[in-house]
Amino acid sequence: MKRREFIAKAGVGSVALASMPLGGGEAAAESTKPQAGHQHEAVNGPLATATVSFGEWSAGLEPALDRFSDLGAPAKPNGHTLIPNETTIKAGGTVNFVIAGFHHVLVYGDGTQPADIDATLTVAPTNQPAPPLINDPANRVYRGLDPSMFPQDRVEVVQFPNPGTYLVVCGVLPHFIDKMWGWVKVNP
Ligand SMILES: [Cu+2]
Repeated sequence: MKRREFIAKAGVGSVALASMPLGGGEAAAESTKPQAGHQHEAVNGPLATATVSFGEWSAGLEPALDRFSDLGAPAKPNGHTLIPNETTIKAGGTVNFVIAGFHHVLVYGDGTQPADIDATLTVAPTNQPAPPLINDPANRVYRGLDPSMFPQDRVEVVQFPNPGTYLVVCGVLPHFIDKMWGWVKVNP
């Protein structure tokens, strides 16, 4: 079968064609991985997406917290929790991690427990001084932005294509030691 006929029968378009391996073991192995950022299926319903607060600023302090000119300022009192601590979506859906303060989103694969994380593996934040960031790649399915490089208060949207119970931790070492973690349950 000619290459053009094969492509027509397989129903693949120019995008898939462009990603076809040109030969060589490494290229062929790459082609079996899911295509990053290429989901086009509609995902709807109440479990399509969820919001998780990743750290928080308190409205109950005395004197009241005032962050008016906080960009680049020393850290203010900040909560180190994920709210809700457990959230549920369905496969293909997203979790919108709304990050408040100096935090680092790390997501680990189905069944990972906090005790499985090797917190002795760390990387220094790009901009010093700042606490070390956990860098244990085993079973890690997502690593967020280096929080020393970007505005602390930000959003990271993470998509979960596969069912399972995922562990989400803060990679800022003292926060992880302080048990800053939660769970994302992904239904089929
Ligand atoms: Cu944190």
